[in-house]
Amino acid sequence: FEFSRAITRRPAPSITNGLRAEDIGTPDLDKMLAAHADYVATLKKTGAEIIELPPLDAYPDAVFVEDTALCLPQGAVLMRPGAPSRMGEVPEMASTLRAVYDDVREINGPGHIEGGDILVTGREILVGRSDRTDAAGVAELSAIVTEWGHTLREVFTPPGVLHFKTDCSLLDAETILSTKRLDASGCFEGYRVVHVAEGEEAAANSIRFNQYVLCPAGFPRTTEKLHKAGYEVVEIDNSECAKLDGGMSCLSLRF
Ligand code: CIR
Repeated sequence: FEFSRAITRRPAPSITNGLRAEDIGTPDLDKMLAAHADYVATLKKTGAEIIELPPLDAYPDAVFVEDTALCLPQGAVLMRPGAPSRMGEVPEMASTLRAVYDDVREINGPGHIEGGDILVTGREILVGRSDRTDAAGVAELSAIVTEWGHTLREVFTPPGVLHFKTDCSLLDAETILSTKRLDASGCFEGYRVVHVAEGEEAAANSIRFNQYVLCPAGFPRTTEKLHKAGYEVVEIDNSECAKLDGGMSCLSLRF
């Protein structure tokens, strides 16, 4: 959760065509741009260097950069998204990662894996199988990160939930913020777990970035819990990204 850099990408007008499991309204670009600017400013306030990439109108979901790669101290791994419309976002991210990392690997397939299904904790890398991430994708990532000295553990994403990290986030090396439904699977045994408040499941997609926990706005019982546990919470409007099943983690690659 201590990072010196992050990569973000500004939303493009095509965001209105972004993927969504359920149509709960069309995202408003201006509102999303304002929230995105607030998000980037918060990351910058921690002193980290933020690499801001330009909008990519050809790829409506390109603002959700997290899904295109996994960034580790040893190197970066380019993902192979399970959503066909998102495949083209990966080569667009590759040159940026090659400029900052000496070692950039890629998932070549046939499997699929998206960054939203990967949680890096203080002791291991958890990867949730989902509609976007399959066994072959996990196995290919596992070979790479094992070579780099990491332990990878495959877990499951609750049915109907887009990504593993839709339902959890890392608060510090040993502490996870999770929905009860995900924690019930037993995947966080041995960790300290803080549950989001009942009915505030969407608050689970938060991020710890240096001194701050960035939380989607509008989940007062969960943010109160985090305050009480000693975390410095910053609330960011997520109303427009939420229409596309996106949250705090999807909007950046952090390393
Ligand atoms: C998608 O369905 O791929 C996008 N609309 C949302 C991606 C959210 N990414 C994430 O949670 N890491």
